[in-house]
Amino acid sequence: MKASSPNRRHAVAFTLVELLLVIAIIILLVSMLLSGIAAVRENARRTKARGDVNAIRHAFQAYYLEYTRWPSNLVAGYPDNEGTPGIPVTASVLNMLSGQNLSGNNPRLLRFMEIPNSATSSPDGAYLDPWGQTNKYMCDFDNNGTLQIAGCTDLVDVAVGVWSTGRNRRDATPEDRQDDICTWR
Ligand SMILES: [Ca+2]
Ligand SMILES: [Ca+2]
Repeated sequence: MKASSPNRRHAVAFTLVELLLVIAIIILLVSMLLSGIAAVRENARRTKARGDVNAIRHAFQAYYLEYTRWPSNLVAGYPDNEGTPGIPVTASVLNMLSGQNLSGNNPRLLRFMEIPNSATSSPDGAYLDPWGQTNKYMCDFDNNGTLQIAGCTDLVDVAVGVWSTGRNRRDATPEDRQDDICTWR
């Protein structure tokens, strides 16, 4: 049997190195593509969340201009005072802002907002943010021009704040809140 020449062995080895290099480049490109797609999707979620919370905030502001008070007693168990972790934007809250006289809060049946097309409806009727959590809000119930919300250190001179707890789905601490989508920042 004729033995392979050194040049031929060198050529085969070189080809193998080239093949491994090509595979490594492909793996690198695929990983870059996947991370890019994930980033685009996350940006889309944040854009959607920001649109929803801003729409809800504008509705609350329009409500106040019309009734010169904030809606109360819409969510059981949440007193209308400040310093709580936030009131959930339940389906009842959105339906009231959309023209229903729930708990006597919209006697003129005014439509302050359309329920966002991007809002997702869960089986229990609550409208969720892109990460599957209920948005939250707080109004300046004592009308002193600022808000107090438990765990929130950066909310100051606004009359109403609406937020999504963001990708980490938490807002109990300032660290939790770093990825929140807030109407005041
Ligand atoms: Ca206040
Ligand atoms: Ca968060």
